Amino acid sequence: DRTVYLEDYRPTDFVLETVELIFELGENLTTVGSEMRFYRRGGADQSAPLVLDGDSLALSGLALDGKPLLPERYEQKHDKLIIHDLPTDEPFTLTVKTRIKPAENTQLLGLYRTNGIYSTQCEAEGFRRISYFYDRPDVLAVYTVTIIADKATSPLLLSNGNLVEQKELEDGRHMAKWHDPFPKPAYLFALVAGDLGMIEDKFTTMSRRDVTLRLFVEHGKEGRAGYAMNSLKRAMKWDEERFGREYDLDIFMIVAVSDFNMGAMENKGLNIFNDRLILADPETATDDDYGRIEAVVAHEYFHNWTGNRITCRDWFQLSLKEGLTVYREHEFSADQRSRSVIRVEEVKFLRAHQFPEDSGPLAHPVRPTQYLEIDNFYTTTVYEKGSEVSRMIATILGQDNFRKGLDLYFERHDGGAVTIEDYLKCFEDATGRDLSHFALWYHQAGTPEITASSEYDEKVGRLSLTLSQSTPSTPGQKEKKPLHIPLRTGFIGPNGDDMEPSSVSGGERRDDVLHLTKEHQTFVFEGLGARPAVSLNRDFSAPVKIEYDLPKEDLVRIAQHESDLVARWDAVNTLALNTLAAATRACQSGETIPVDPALTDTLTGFAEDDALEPAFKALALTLPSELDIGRRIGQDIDPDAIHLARNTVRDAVAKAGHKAFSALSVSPAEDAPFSADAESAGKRALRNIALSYLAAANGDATPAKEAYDRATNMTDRIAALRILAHQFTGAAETKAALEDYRERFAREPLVLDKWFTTQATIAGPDALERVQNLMSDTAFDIGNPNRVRALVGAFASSNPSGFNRPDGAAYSFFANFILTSDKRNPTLTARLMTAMRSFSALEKTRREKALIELERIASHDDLSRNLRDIIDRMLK
Ligand code: HT7
Ligand code: ZN
Repeated sequence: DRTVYLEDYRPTDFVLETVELIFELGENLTTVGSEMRFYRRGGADQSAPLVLDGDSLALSGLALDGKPLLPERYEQKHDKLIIHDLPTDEPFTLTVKTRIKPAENTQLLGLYRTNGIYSTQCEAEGFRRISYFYDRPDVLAVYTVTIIADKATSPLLLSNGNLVEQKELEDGRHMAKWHDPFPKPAYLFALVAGDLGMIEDKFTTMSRRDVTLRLFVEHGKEGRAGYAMNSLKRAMKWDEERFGREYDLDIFMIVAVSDFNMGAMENKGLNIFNDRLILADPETATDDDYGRIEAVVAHEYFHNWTGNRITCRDWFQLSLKEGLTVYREHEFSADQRSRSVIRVEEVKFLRAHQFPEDSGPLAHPVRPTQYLEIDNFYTTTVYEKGSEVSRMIATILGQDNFRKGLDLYFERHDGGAVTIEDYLKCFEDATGRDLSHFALWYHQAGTPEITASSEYDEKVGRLSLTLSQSTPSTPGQKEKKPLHIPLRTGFIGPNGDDMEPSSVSGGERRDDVLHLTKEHQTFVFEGLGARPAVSLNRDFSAPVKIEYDLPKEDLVRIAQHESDLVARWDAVNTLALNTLAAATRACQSGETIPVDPALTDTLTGFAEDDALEPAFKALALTLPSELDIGRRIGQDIDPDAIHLARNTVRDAVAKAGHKAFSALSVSPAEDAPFSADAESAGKRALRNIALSYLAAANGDATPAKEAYDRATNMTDRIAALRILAHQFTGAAETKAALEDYRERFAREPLVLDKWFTTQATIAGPDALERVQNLMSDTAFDIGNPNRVRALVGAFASSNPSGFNRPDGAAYSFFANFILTSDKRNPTLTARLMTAMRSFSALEKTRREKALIELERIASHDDLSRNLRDIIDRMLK
């Protein structure tokens, strides 16, 4: 059993001070020389051997202080290199030589070569695929890296830190030497070599130091890198202004590569990105793409302080860097764009991805205590719930105190590898507030559920609000304790204005935050002259589910008048979900499908309200997805019934709001020159949602086809293509638009990903055959994670009626795909597999068919550790 436990954490027996690496790059054979300076840690077992990590390495040399080591002094066992009889008092140098094959590395972990580019991915445990090493985050060393390669094919040789030497060698080769003065763990090491284009800029820091900024992309794509560069400069400025954080090297580089397992990687001074998160121009990128690029460029940059300067002691602390950095990224996006719109998007994401994870077989705490494969813990719980936990600390302490705590964290732990306890202690020490109860959020998995009920005593103007909390059992954690939950709460009077109680008893209330700390708690509010509509969890101040039987008129009042826009959106969303769930039930029992006029009226009201910002209106007008409806129903899910119910409700909304949607669909924004800013994006989003309702109301593909033909940017083009493909699947207009798109972007793999996804998500039983045919398209490449996610990933995770065909054929296809893909790329495959984690919520026939295929996968005894871990937990 290779399970790793938090309680087993021990510091290393040896301290690594410096490492000198020499890479001689060849695609079929690369040699890596590593010279490491160690000394024995005081107090450690003085006879302990040095145990280094390795994975798929060929060892070609081993020397101690320059002398080859005799075979009896070392052993290679279970991927470890174990060296005995090392000096006790004085430091020593160990030289290790390894051979690796970058072109054969399809896992994209370690050093790999694709499309003529050598690049690395070392987080979490990729460095051990390059050389034997202390591959753990609490070993921080100073690196000097020499890269030797053929100059014609690899004119560019990059690593972390500063370039200290560069020269020509014989046989057409050249070398570059880089030195990074900041001690770092191996997971932040990076190397890139190849032939790439570049754009350059500079940033002057708050202490007036000039930093060179370089962004490398495929030749010919330089024109699409400007937005990412601009985002980087805004992020650097923002981090100085908001958190007092200044960049620390003379150069900051970003390289965009096309084969990458995740979004991006924060290697010190040399970030490596999936090119889909760098490249953007109006013709090829949507507004959502622009938003994501801005966010991820900022996220990786922010890691320079939260992750790199202060890193994790061990991988159980992953949320220390990821949760905090996501929170910083969210605050950045909120400051750059519309705060409420950004917050609604975060809430939607959390509910769509983290809540299901937290209520399914893969649930785990923000700070787990054990793992089999750490790659599988880069999850929405560690990232997004982790971010929400930091946000709650800010809500509890207030922004100024949050900043004080974070300042202390940077001061106290700079250069360290620390724990979540160290992080929390800084907030306690800086503010005097006890966070010991709050800390449970890190340790307890599962989404807390709050039941609310209220009573209003008209005679005395008193409102009693009773809140009860519970957290469902999760794997390995049966019993749960009550948490400290900060709930922003508003009282909306009959005229729509906020009401303020004269006093509160039953618990702490500061500003509009109620501090729920017990299992059951009754807050009593005095001085409320009329019965208010109670708006719970404003701004989504806590990541919880709330069961509150609000009268419908209260929900409508909140939807129409709440001063907090997030709560307004949530109220409309609840109205819509109630209607959609009722419609689904009717559909299953063969009754006429009811559509609540309160919903259609409220939505039409939103469509007609000129005071609201367009981006917010677009969000409010978007009906919950079929997956959202399924999650709301929770069990015995029938995706076909949901599909039919949603279309029926959509058509009713479309008909009721026809006039308003017609007005919105001809917004003048279309003719203005393109700008990627949030306001322009909001106008496009609103026009496109209006267009989709009109298409539903009129049942005519022509307007969408015309919109497709006249589109001058990708947002409008793909929106029109989606309407055609999803609402007019077999129509001649749809066929023509799909063919046009395929041809127009024939040489643009990233842009064709949108074409793959649009078709993979067409509802209904034909989806499987469509996906299978698309896999034979020459643009599909099973070796490229973006292609796989765009087609197979989108089909499995975002096409509920198509993927969950009642005959189970799609499960069987998917299982075969998983088994093949696992041989090539386990990290990617294990992530794809999670698309089926909620299979047990399906109705019986589908659930049983899904189970057969999952068990078939599990019965293979040669699965990767990544896939074995996921499938076994799914089936437990
Ligand atoms: N910290 C980075 C995580 C990451 C990663 C993890 C496992 C395998 C491949 C990976 N690529 C990047 C990205 C981030 O969260 O900032
Ligand atoms: Zn991150």
